[in-house]
Amino acid sequence: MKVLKPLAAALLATAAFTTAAAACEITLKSSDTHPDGYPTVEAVKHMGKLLEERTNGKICVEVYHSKQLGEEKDTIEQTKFGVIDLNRVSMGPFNNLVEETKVVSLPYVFKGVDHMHRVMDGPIGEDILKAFEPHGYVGLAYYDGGSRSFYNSVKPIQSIDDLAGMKVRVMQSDIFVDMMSALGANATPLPYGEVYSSIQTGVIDGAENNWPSYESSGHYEVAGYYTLDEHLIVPEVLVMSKVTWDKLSPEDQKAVRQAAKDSVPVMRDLWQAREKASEEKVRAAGVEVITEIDKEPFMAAMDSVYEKHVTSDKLKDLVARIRATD
Ligand code: GTR
Repeated sequence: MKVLKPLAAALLATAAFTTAAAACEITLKSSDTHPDGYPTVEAVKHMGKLLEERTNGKICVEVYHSKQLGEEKDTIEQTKFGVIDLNRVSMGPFNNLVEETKVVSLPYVFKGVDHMHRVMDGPIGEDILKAFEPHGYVGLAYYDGGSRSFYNSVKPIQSIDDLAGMKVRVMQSDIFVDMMSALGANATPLPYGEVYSSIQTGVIDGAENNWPSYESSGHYEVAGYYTLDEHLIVPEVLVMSKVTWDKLSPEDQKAVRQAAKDSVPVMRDLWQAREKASEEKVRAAGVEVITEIDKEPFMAAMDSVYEKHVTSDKLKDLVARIRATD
């Protein structure tokens, strides 16, 4: 038996590694607005790992984090055309495309994060996932987006009155614009990546998001008042382009679906840990957190948003089913 010299052995090892990487017959390009290490980014990486193992290296996933492929609205469009294969986004920017996603973007529609999980893990969640398909996307799984609350650079918001006339960035969906009007504020729909500089330059007074986004985006550095009114619990979704999906064999489609589902518990653990870590980090940085807030007036102000957006029987039924879920 021939014994290889160390250098030759090392070269062979490199070659074997390269061959293994190149052996991926299909490499799925996945987009995320968040930075490396963020729970959603890590969850999709985990899904890729599972997929690679289970298909013996045939299908791999490459995650392009930190909005390398663009802002969410643009990447959603590119995903439709198969330029991007997988996309992890909030359901918010899907509102104007897939009507059913509106119901989970309604303020205070969920009683809390646990309620959201029960709804999305059950038949209502399944129905909404299926609703993506006629629009060119295959809904694969839901991830966490926590509760979203207001932050700003001007003053602590203690009640709705403090929001009057404030310029607040929202995600690009009509529901959120109307939500802000109902609260007496001025909504400014903007891509996520423009929020930091817009607060810094005073174009807007603030925005709204969950702990991990507030922290990882650095928004807390320029908007140091955070009010835990928790007006939105918008789940996040992982979708695949229907163009890509249709190119996969039924067996591979099954593997993709399963790997996505199996990444959810991992995501939830990562999310819980990150929520705590982010909260600690922004509190340590001196952010003023307003926890004593009466949510009732905020909830009561939302009637007009429901009246305007929950008009079709389909949406009325979904809202009623969500409310009837314990
Ligand atoms: C984050 C969410 C992103 C994006 C962002 C935003 O919480 O994870 O997908 O929607 O909010 O406000 O645009």
